[in-house]
Amino acid sequence: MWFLLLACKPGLTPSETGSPPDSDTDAIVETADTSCDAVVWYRDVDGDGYGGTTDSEPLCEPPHEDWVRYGGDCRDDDAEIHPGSSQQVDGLDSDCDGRKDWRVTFYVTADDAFDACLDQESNLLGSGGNWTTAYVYERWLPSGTHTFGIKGWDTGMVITAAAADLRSAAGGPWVTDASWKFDPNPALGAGTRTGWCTTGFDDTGWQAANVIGPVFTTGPWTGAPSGFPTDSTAQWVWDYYPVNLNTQYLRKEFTLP
Ligand SMILES: [Ca+2]
Ligand SMILES: [Ca+2]
Ligand SMILES: [Ca+2]
Repeated sequence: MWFLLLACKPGLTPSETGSPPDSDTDAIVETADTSCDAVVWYRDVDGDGYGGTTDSEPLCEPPHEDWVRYGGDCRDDDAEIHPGSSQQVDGLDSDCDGRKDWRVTFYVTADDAFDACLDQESNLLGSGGNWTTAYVYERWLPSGTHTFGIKGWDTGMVITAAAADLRSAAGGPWVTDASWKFDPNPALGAGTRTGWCTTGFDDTGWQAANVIGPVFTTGPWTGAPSGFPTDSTAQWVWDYYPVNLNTQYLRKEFTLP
């Protein structure tokens, strides 16, 4: 049912609005039947159940069969992309949360052994104990700054060294070099480095990693590790020599667009 509305509040007479009706200028507004509770409907062009960002109206019923109750579709020309989508495409925001998905590959090794963490110390990418080979991990990460950490140790108290190369279509590679930081006091309790594998950790008291040399051409690891990207510019890094700290904590933050 359509009816005429004057430029006034419902139920008020023209005199109560403070101005008389002007038949020439007051708009004639078409509005929905107020006998129901109007809800917002969104036009869904690609048919994925979520409307786009341009067409929406509060109405009792959808104006057309391709209008739906949910909006937020950041790509209304692609049915694979919508809020809640589980699809992951490199460099694409598939679930419309404002963050893209990126596939990141981690190559890491250490002499003698390591645990590798991502964004939380408890979130282990994996562990390894053979410096002649690269340990390879792949993860989908959203836009933003992330933290990669290596806890390395030497079983013979001789040398603890690590090499890593992080790659993605978003940028990088982020390779072990002097921009990585290590904890100069690894013998202190874990409470002194709480959150060390998390973005935003205050590592101003940590020190720049010591570079030993290129990953493939530095002894005693010459030629290793197998499976590491052959074009890698990663360096073997450690805490420092000759002071033997055995266990070392290395961290690196990297940002995906
Ligand atoms: Ca849609
Ligand atoms: Ca869509
Ligand atoms: Ca997303």
